[in-house]
Amino acid sequence: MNIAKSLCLALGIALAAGTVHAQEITLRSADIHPDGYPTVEAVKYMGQLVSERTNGRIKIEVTNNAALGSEKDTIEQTRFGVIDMNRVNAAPFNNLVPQTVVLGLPFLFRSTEHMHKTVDGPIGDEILAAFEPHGLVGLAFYDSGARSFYTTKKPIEKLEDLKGMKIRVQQSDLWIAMMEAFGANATPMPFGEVYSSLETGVVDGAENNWPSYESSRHFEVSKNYTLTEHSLNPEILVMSKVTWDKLSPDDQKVVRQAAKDSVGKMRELWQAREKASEEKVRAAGVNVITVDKAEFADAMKPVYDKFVTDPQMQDLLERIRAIN
Ligand code: BDP
Repeated sequence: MNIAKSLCLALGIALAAGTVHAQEITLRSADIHPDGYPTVEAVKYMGQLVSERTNGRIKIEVTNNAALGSEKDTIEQTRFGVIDMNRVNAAPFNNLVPQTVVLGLPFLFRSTEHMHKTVDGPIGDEILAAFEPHGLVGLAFYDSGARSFYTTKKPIEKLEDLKGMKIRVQQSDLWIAMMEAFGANATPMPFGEVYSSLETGVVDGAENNWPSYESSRHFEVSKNYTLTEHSLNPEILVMSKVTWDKLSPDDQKVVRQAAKDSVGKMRELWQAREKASEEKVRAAGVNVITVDKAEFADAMKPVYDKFVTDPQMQDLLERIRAIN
């Protein structure tokens, strides 16, 4: 071997070793919301933290606006490692990870503070841990405010008004049962199809928090917003177990910690956005209706009877109720 050749070889080996050592990792994270939405911004912030803490070695790239598919589809892709991370509402996880059901139960949380105390404590940790057998690693809970109904033609002023209405729900058996208990006809479909379904009359209404009602522009085609505030179901940030297993234990720690550290930021962003969205849709002339929530809550017994059956769910529910 001549000198030039062996030098090249040595350089090649050194470069290869160097790359292995400082291997850059870009984690691709999915979200259905647009730029500026608190969930998207919170994951970007987490990306900044991860990058700072690994000297730029690990980055997070948020692919938003449902560019990677509906939540149900991206959950599957995340389980198979095609997508590294995913920020999804708890509802589309319900059928896969039964422990998530408890978080969406209607009129369960007495306040945002009650929800925070639940997800920030041991119950939150248990629910996040329940993702692992399903190919996902639960990283953090994000706020999603309170969900309320909105309708295109007839405003909902009392429970009876929901009777026979076609209401879009997320793809979850819990949510289908909830709509039925309210007296409505549940129409499950991905978020991205809701605008046109409202516009063309495929559904009579849907339900969501102020920021989603506003950012999706559903308020343009569905101008009656009824403050039932029936669920404070949070958002959940997960990572693919396939991706997770490729990270070193130190990197796993960095990722987990950065996810936790993004929660406070998310809550700040959320509060501001909730206000701004409410102001925007009110200014656009939306008819905001207040109701006697007790009447709606009283109709929810069949939902609890159907979903809180096994001892684990009963225990979770009791412990959540006992949190002050
Ligand atoms: C929004 C959640 C989003 C859900 C959407 C929906 O942030 O994750 O997909 O509701 O209703 O509030 O589908």
